[in-house]
Amino acid sequence: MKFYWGSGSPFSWRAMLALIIKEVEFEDELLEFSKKQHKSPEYLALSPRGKVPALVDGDTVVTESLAIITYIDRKVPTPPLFGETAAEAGQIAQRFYEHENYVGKAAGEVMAPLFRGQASERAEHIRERAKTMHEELASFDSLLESSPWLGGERISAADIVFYPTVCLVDRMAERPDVAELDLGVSSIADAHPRLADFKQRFAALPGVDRAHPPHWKR
Ligand SMILES: N[C@@H](CCC(=O)N[C@@H](CS)C(=O)NCC(=O)O)C(=O)O
Repeated sequence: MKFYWGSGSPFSWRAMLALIIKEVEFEDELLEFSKKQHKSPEYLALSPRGKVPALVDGDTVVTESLAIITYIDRKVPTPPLFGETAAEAGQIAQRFYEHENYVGKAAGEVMAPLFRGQASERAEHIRERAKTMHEELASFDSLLESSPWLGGERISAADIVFYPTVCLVDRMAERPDVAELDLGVSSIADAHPRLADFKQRFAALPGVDRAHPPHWKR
């Protein structure tokens, strides 16, 4: 399999994590956004919207991170990422979509103006979205009181989508403008102790480091 990704893209990150957790052997190609490599004719032939990630497996091309995770789960059934019973599948899908529709959405709304250099002019908006983001994170933190992973007893797609988000929250919390303007973004360790433990346990899984944004390591 060949996996195309972009550094820091949470969608790429989660799809690559699925490959790693399933212990799939794959080749990866990191596309440089600054060089518009995701808009090259070769890549657009695979992913017509010019978005990462994309997965190529023989004649099969899959784009959209959730579709890639689903594809990998069908291709390599163990460990099952969407549960085994109907109850497990429902629980995991619920957490997954709660991430997409609430916590991930709020985190994206905090992140976008920060990364566009609009911290000061959009400070009120960021503070308001950061409050929602932390409320949502707190509700996920409380889930870890009763089970080790967000979808239950075993690691699942819910954890895979959540992990990049907690890393991105910490990345935002480290920014000098966030502290200077008091934008209300706290680190996971400061605000959500169970999620901090989750982050550590997830980071310690074999191979997970491969999906970390390379430009964060530089
Ligand atoms: N819904 C898509 C979203 C993918 C996406 O938005 N990727 C961003 C990077 S985080 C991208 O490639 N942006 C480049 C562009 O839109 O030009 C998925 O889940 O894979």
